[in-house]
Amino acid sequence: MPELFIDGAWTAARDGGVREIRCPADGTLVATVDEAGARDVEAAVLAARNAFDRGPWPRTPAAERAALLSRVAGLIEREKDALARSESLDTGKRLVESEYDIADVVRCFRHFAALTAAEDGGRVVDTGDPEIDSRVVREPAGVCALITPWNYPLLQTAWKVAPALGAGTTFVLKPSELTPHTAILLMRLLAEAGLPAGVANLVLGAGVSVGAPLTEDPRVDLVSFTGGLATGRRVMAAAAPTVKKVALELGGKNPNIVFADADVETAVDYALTAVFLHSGQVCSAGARLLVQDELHDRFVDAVVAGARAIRLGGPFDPAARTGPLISAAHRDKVEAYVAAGIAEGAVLRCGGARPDDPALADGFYYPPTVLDECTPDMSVVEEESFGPVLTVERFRDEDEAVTLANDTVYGLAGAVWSGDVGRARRVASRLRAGTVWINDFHPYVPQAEWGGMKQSGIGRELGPAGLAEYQETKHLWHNLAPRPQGWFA
Ligand code: TXE
Repeated sequence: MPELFIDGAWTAARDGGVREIRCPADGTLVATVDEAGARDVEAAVLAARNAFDRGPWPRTPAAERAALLSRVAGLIEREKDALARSESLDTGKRLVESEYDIADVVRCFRHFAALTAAEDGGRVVDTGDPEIDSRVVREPAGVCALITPWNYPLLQTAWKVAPALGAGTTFVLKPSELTPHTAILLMRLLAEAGLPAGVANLVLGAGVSVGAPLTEDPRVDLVSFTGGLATGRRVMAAAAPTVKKVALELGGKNPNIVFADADVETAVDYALTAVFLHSGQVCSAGARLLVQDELHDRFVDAVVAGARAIRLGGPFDPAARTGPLISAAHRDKVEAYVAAGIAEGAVLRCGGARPDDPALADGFYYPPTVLDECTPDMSVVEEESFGPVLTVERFRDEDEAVTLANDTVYGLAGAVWSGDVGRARRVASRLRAGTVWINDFHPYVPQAEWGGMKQSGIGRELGPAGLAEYQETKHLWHNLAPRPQGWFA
């Protein structure tokens, strides 16, 4: 069965393009999928445009759109095992992590179903004139290009697809070329749930040949992109000539601040998951550990011991605690950051070299790595390595902790650990980040907005704002008793 989904039909790439998808854990061939070309992108945009301008979906009552989202949530739940397995084969992540992700996908669809069901007819504006009916209504934002990454393939897709459908937009989805399978399965479920043809379109392929044309196309009204900062800048520039709405989620370099009065055992435990979960391939990873001077030695020793004990392995290895990196190129990049950090004066405390276990030789593994005595000007501290690399910096007091934490172009997330409630709240309020955890790391709920300040992005996903991203407001002014004004009489 072909894998491009355009105007309600599964089609092969018109120019015959294909791509092999290999599991990063051992290089085995997962499948060969169709690779879209310019003509496929053109057809997909046209289908989405027609469905928006002439199709029923944007004019379907919100209650019916909400019901469809609920049906999709149910279908995803039905297919959760196949989806989790597919996600693990594409990404190499542990099956249990994929299972969590798919459960989150279901919650995301339910959240947007509930929000959509609660949509009202807009806000009545009191003009003071009983003969004027003035109201502000929300309408779907048009044709959307949804471009998603490879670290949480279906979850990041759900954060865009669910609100896009709830709002009544139509879209072309382009998942990462490395991890297309759960997007393919999702399209099948959308069709099964009864979504009209042309509303959801799927094109597979590389960023430059398939993603870029979507960001430039004048028939596309909105681009929602999750990925790297450099690509995000390109997306924004490509969207500028046609002044598209852009929503960007571009990762982070997130501080995890630990004061000496924190519950140390718990903070060590969380510092490990903060950065090493999914081998650091998480936009909100706590990759910069900031520790108060007097706690530094004890804390870092404990983190290093914990990091050394993390076992690497493939998705279906029950003893593994984290998996491989997504690609050889990505591992090269992570290695280069570690080498640069050491050259700039960081002290390597653990990791820092590819594992020599022959069982891991065919995968893109890299061990949990801790770099101590780091300074803010090091490239490994400033830039997102997106790998299992923790940098450690020391601070003396609250002011220095806040200064170091905010000394980044990013502003996605951060955490504060302290037994002093006042101090924790003070520091949290001074962090320039879209999400701040106190005595915790990583949790999120679909009811709360997610997104970044500064160069971590534009706009918010999830929460009520996540639906509003896909809506335009319109002021409707209705004169109930029109008569000549006589202005020029
Ligand atoms: O991401 P890209 P890459 C960060 C992380 C990582 C770096 C590079 O630091 O090391 O980005 O990863 C599509 N026009 N994040 O190269 O290129 C691409 O095909 C339109 C953080 O894999 O940003 C894919 O679908 N689209 C991040 C998507 O953009 C383009 C998650 C993301 O790929 C395009 C992933 C173009 N010109 C990486 N070029 C997060 N925020 O969580 C590429 N794409």
